[in-house]
Amino acid sequence: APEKKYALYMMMLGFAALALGTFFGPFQAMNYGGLDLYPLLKPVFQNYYQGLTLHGVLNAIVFTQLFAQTIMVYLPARELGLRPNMTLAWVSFWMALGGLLLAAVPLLLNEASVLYTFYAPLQAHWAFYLGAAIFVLSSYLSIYLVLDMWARWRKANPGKITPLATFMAVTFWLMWFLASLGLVVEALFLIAWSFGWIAGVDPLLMRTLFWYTGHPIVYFWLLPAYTLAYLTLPRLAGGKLVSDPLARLVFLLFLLFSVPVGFHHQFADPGIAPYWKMIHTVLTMMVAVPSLITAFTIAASLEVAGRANGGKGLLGWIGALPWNNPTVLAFLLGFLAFIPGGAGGMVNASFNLNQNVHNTVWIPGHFHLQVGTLVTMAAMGTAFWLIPHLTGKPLVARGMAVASQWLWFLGMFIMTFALHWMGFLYAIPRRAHISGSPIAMEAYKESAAWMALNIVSGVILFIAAFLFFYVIFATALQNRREPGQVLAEVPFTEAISKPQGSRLAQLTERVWFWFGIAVVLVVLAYGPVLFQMFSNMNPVPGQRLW
Ligand code: HAS
Repeated sequence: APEKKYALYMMMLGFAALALGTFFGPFQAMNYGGLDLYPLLKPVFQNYYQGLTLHGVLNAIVFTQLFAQTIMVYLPARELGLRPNMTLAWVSFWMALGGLLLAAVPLLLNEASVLYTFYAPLQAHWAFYLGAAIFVLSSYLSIYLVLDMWARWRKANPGKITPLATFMAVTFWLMWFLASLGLVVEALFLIAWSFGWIAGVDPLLMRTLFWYTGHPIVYFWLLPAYTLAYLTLPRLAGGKLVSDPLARLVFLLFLLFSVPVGFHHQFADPGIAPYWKMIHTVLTMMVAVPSLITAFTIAASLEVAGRANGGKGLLGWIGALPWNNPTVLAFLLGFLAFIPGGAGGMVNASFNLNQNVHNTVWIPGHFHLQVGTLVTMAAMGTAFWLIPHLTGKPLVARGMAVASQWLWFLGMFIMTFALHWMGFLYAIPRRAHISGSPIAMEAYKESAAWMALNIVSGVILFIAAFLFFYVIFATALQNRREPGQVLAEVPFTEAISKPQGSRLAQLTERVWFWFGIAVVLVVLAYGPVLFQMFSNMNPVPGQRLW
């Protein structure tokens, strides 16, 4: 089927980006272990900041979006039994690839080493901004693909409640539309600036527009993982989803609260009054609620599975889960990491506590548990059945697949543990080439034990990545086809508590109404501040620091 080919190409492009981006990971880990390996990369890659930019852009922006464009289009298409508009689906693929290649040229030439946050006044080559804009705009076609399938289904099924995968995809893409507007406006400024059409941009306004998108983008990364956790994990573990309507509530809360929270990245920025920051703190606590509901629903669904598999007693069901299934394993370990990751997020969001951790390596510690562990492991785990399903080719080296997940989890856990303490106890700054600086190494020498853990984690993660990429590329590129051995259908889970007759499911079904409320919330939380910033712009010219 053509949508299978589309999904395979999108996903493999994403994994190819992840492979290159991940390659730099151990170099960053070694840096925080006090070991400078960057000179080894010369003359191909010039310095730490080029490596860090490639790492952040390819892993956090490119891989995540391509995975979303795979899962959040393919799953609803399968669930509804409808074919997405294939012409537009392929246009979105080619836009993503074209944008990526255009942005790659300056990235590889060290002409865009501005990190994945591209804060002004750091200025990159115009091709970076233009390529990134084309890449991100390709996701707008994915929005259309899903809304179009949903509309067709609704026309044929008037009055029925939208099936769960489609409901998740619709709320997800609407959230992303609202969330991405900050980046779109910022891109217009940055493109004009890099072409020299305007002399300068206002750094505070650029940061604010960036973080307007920059926080919800983390839910753009997270929700495909949650979607797979709700829809496929309970079934793969041998059980059922405890509640379909609760899952809808979770996605609705993300639609409402993902966006009006961005100031929690700007607590240290002057030029935003503290009461606005406090409002965003409160709203951030609201956006943690759907994750807490998820913790409950997924754990309860796993318990159902464990007991169905024969697990007894208070905790016996945990051991009865199929830990030897690489997909289930990936989700279980990813969710375990997400517990401390989420708790750290609440620390970050707590206005005053943030002072202690902001701009230290605590922050990469936090987000490697979130996006580096749960989101990436959900994608890796899913690839183990999805590539066979899309190609008809069975998974090769299952043992290596299992090992890759244990090692990935272990490596990330050791690394993030060390980074949290190094940030919290010694305020070691993030994004700092400390291994290249004798003064920094002298200043941070009390941290030697934690630094050693970074080195260990770098080695473990390197092996984990090697095993994982071997498994998936060997699976996809082999000649053997055995359709009988692969999942013929997406393993959609059955729900115990169903949406039919549920008051909650009827309420969440009014998606456009809730979207309107989300817009109002954003206007209230951002409108006055943005109005003020746009009316008092303070443009500065571009600078290059590399
Ligand atoms: Fe964050 C910074 C606050 C979630 C990613 N975050 C970042 C950055 C990234 C990032 C990339 O308020 C750095 C950006 C930069 O470069 O500067 N974050 C939060 C909060 C949450 C949160 C409150 N973040 C995420 C997710 C991410 C992510 C998700 C990626 C996917 N974050 C912040 C703040 C900052 C920040 C500040 C700025 C800090 C600064 O000063 O710069 C919440 O959404 C977290 C809620 C999560 C929970 C956990 C629920 C637990 C679950 C697991 C259940 C377990 C089960 C297992 C089921 C409350 C769901 C059962 C297993 C068995 C074996 C039985």
